[in-house]
Amino acid sequence: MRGLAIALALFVIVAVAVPAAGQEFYYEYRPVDRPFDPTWPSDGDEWHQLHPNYCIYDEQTDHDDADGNGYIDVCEHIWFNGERHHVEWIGPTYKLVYIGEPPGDRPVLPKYAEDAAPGSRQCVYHEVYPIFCNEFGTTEPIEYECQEVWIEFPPEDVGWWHVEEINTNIRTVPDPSPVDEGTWSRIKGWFRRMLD
Ligand SMILES: [Ca+2]
Repeated sequence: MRGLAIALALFVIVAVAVPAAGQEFYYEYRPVDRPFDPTWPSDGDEWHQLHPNYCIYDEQTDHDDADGNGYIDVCEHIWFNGERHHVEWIGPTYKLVYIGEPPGDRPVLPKYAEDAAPGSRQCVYHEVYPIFCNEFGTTEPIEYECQEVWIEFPPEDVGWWHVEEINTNIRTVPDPSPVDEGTWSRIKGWFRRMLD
């Protein structure tokens, strides 16, 4: 019963917290079998949305690899179901599952996390799901799948966790009002004609 009560409490927190989280969206790349790979997927592939609508699948309908290097970079754009999004962040997402004892004493829910500040705070992570924006710390960096890590804070998460998956994750903000090059070209042409 206690496990059920905690699970219900978490879902209530998610339900309250998500609408207040603003305009940011998180996506995890599918299929899950693809290891962390920051190169651009093909248009037509699907992304798994982690936030704000957990477990919704969105189709990548277009993308712009602005620097032409084949990798997803900050400030490039991706179109989900025809809507343009600005890429704010890209990095790994870790799916963790609690493996502590006693079993059933707490909800065994996937815990998606991303580096809060890669490089400078290697053992502090930003939880994406189920408690958005929660920070937790591990005793050693998360580095590979099937790794077992000890979470030392917050108190409710203390224990051993199993790294189930490491996937590509991007944070995007909808950016639906692009000024396309054709528009800029028309504006520049208008000024050139004014100056001639
Ligand atoms: Ca690029």
